[in-house]
Amino acid sequence: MKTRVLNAFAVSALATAGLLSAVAPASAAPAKLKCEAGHFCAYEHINFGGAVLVHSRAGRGDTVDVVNDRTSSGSNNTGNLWVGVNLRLGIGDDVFKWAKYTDASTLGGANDKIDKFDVK
Ligand SMILES: [Ca+2]
Ligand SMILES: [Ca+2]
Repeated sequence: MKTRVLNAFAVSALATAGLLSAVAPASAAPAKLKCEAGHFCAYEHINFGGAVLVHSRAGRGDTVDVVNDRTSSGSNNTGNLWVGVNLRLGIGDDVFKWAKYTDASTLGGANDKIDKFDVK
């Protein structure tokens, strides 16, 4: 009897593991949530939601324009530093920095302020 109970548990555990592995690819799939390898992505809303405002492979030394005052999160899957810049009165303020291979689901005080990105 004890053996039968253990077997039932083992089958149940296997079934659960199978279910999880079957579900994982689907939940990891939404393109908006993950920026492709080698790209930087900026998003309209927090938590990588809304429109994809930037999807770029720009290299070090480049400047990437973005629609003004919309960026609320971003994902840096590059080996470069990406700096969000707020332009005002002709002066650029570095308001948010993405170190290489980092994500930011919110931008704090830099929310909806970035007007371009400098790649460094
Ligand atoms: Ca926004
Ligand atoms: Ca701005």
